[in-house]
Amino acid sequence: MTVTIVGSQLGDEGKGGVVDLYGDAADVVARYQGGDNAGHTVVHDGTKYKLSLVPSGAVRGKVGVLGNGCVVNPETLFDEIDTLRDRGLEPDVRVAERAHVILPYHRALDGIEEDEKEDLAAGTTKRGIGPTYEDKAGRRGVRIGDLLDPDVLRERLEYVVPQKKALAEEVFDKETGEEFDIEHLYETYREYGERLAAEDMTVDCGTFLQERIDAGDEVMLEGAQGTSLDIDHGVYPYVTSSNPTAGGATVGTGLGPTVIGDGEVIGIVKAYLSRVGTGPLPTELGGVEGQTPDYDAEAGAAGDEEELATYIRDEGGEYGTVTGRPRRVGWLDMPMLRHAARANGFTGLAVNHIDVLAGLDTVSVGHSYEFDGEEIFTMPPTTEQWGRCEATFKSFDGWPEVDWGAVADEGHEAIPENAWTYLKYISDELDAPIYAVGVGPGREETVVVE
Ligand code: 2SA
Ligand code: MG
Repeated sequence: MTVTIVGSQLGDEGKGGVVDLYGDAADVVARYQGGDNAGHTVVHDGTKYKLSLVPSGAVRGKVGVLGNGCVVNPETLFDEIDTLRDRGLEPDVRVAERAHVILPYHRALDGIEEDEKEDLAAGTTKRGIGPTYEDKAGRRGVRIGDLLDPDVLRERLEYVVPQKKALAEEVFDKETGEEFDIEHLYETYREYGERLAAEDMTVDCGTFLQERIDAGDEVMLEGAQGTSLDIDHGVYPYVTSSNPTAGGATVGTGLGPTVIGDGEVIGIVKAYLSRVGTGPLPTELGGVEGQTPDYDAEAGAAGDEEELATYIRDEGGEYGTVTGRPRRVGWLDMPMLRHAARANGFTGLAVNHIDVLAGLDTVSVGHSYEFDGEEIFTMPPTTEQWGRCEATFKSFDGWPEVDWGAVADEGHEAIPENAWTYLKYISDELDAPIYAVGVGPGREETVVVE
């Protein structure tokens, strides 16, 4: 059986707590898309581990797999594995031979393009994610399996590196260094290949996972980012370059859709909205300079909405893990969630961070949009259309600040009644049961709903 965990909004929905909860029963935890743009913090036996690539299950003695749909930076991979080893763990990490490799020129080009694009920039994590997927689709990528075969590696690099160098120098007028040097790249990446082989880390992902399933193992498929960051179903072009949606779990691992569909697909919902990066956001409260389009900082700072946004941002710790930049925040966007529920076929939901909203008099949600004079209930297909949508809000009575630690101990029946009204609304609108509710950041603070 499989359990697929998918972000239903814009990433940072608190997938980690739910991954932990369901990961307990899993024997294998696999990622199916993205790369080291997926920061997660895992707390295990009182120790905090910060990971951005290795599946969190690897901290807990599970087999962690990076599927063929992932883009893998070997430097990050080995850094994370070595850090875990230094702390006394023995992570078992496997990497799909079909996964694509992030090379130093990808990171360099990610930075260059973001600087050039200005208003069109997605506000990427600058990890080289987009440029690596570009090369994958352009059939000029280097795959993990190629690192194990020096002749193939050299051949690939000799084909692609001059193109990348010309792009940086001639198109973007930038100086290039060793990140565009074939010999340097060949030596460094051949060594990574030797280490992958020496530690027997590479797998034919689909075969590996199917054999485990056939042997009766539980496999968890861990999505990174979220549905509205999906390159097909998200708010293009302000998206990541992979498919976080559940369909990505099949393409990105080599397991068939019927195998994934036979299991659970759990949508992770944050009880409000947060976003890093640019693009429209109809339910946004206040705004953040440099991220909110046409943001007027002076007018904004004086407003009530701004105060509420600051409150939620601080309560929820909505600051980027890497850069510390404030995240944009807003009310829950139901059209976005209806779109996610359909695109992913959620069998159940986990709603996180209801503790963050505690103590507010009123909690609002964007129930529908007004779009060109009409009421609509799901996201329109283009981001320009989405930018024209005005949210129509629905209000709920707030719930009190309670001892959330005690709620976590006592279980879902201790969740305040008004919070249940809110949760039930979400469940009814999305036609999916609530499986779990997050009442705090830790794994013990995710309450299972029987
Ligand atoms: P990129 O670097 O090419 O993927 O950036 C493209 C856009 O995608 C956004 N992006 C993210 N937004 C929120 N969270 C992200 N990762 C989470 C984290 C992990 C998660 O905590 O780091 O939730 O799984 C993430 N990754 C990419 C980015 O801001 C650009 O808008
Ligand atoms: Mg995060």
